[in-house]
Order: sequence, then structure tokens, then C-alpha cells
Amino acid sequence: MSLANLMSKAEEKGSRLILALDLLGPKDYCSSRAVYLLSILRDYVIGVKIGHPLTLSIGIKGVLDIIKQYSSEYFFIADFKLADVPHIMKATVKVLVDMGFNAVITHLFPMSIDELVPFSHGLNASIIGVLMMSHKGAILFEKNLSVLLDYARGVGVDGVVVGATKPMYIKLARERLNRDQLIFAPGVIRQGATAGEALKFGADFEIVGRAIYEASDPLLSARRIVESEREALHDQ
Ligand code: BMP
Repeated sequence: MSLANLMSKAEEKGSRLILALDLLGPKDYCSSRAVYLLSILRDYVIGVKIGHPLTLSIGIKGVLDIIKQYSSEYFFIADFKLADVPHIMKATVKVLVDMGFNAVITHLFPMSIDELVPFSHGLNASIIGVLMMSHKGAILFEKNLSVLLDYARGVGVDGVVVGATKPMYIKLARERLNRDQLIFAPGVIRQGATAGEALKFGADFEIVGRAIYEASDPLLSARRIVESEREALHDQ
């Protein structure tokens, strides 16, 4: 499924919110918590990012079951931040797409995804490259941003990740990427960025984890984030 489908879901639900489902802990608890969250958040969340935490907690079969159950409601993004040689990247993406993931996050810095992007499109899946991480001290990304940006644009990734904590880089990425290359911004609330702020700087989606799945009322938290996003987009 292409990111155009994610944008259609965004328009349908009036939301730019992607849930980082980073549950870690006992298998049965994490499986039932994941199912509970996805069953209550459908009005506000458009995509679900799954990576090492949930996969290590509930296993591949557990992840497969969740994707199968919710594939019509959410866009599923595999976040294992792949960074390998081209043939391993392709083989890994094929397995993830066979599991039902619609997009896969890869690192850009190994510069090994030239062939992966068209390969993934042939599988009807999208590739999202990590352009700028949200944490302080990601200086290698800062020093090499221009090279990574040119690479991301040149290979035609469908999207990039840029930390919501670093809005000036979101602005720069928006200026330098093609308009159909979408920007995903993690780092909202718990890492310091305000909900909706990244969108004002040109991000297309916000990725939020703990502020929702650790909230005493996850639905209320998701609703408030989406309301802030709507205001941010309305003010533009
Ligand atoms: P939280 O909202 O709980 O801080 O989670 C952020 C999510 O975004 C995590 O899944 C993390 O792996 C991811 N992420 C990030 O925080 N910064 C980045 O630069 C890249 C990420 O993928």
C-alpha cells in the first residue's frame, strides 16, 4: 500500500497521528494491550508503527495476528531501522511486506536502498528513510544532512523521518524534498515537541508513542493530539 493510502486515511479521519506501539513486557499483557489500544483508537489514529519493542514482546506471530486483525483500519509501518547491504535489505523488506506491513523504515546512511525503493514499489509497499533523529547528540545526522537529503530525494524514498524536536530540519527537508515525499515526525510530547508543531513546519504526520500508550486515558490523549493537529493545520 502506498503512502497515498495513508494520506487518504488522514483525510478521512482528519488526523495526522501515527501510533508508535512500543509495548514491552510479558507476551499476554502486551498482546491484549495492543488489541485494546487499536480497538479504541480507530477514530483518531491512522497508522501504527511497530518495531523491536512489541516484536520482542509478542513475537512475529503475535505481530502478524495484530496486522491481520486491523489491516483495513490502520496503515502498518515496520520500524526496524534497517541498515544493511542491498540484497539483505530486499530480502528483509519482502518478509515484512508478506507479514502485512505497508511501509518499512530504513536508514539512509548506508546508501544501500537505490534498488530497494523500486523493488518495494513492485510489492506495493513504501520506503521511509531516517533523515534526522529526534534525540540530542545525533550530530552525525546533523553534519551529513545535506548528503542524506540529496540521497533521499535521488533514490525517491516515499517518506523520511525527521524529529519533531528539530523543526528547523523539518522546514529544510520540506524545501528540499519533492512534495510527494512525506515527512514523519516523532518526538512529540514525551521528547518535548508540542502536538501539531511539526505539521506547522511542514511535516505530514506525527508519530506518538508513550504519550498515548502510557496515558491513563489513551483515547483522550489521542483526541487531544488530533485536536492540536487540526488547529495547527487550520492556522496555516
Ligand atoms: P515516544 O513518543 O514514546 O517518544 O516514541 C517515539 C517513537 O518514535 C519511538 O518508536 C522511537 O523509536 C521513534 N523515533 C524517535 O523517537 N526518534 C527518531 O528520530 C526516530 C524514531 O523512529
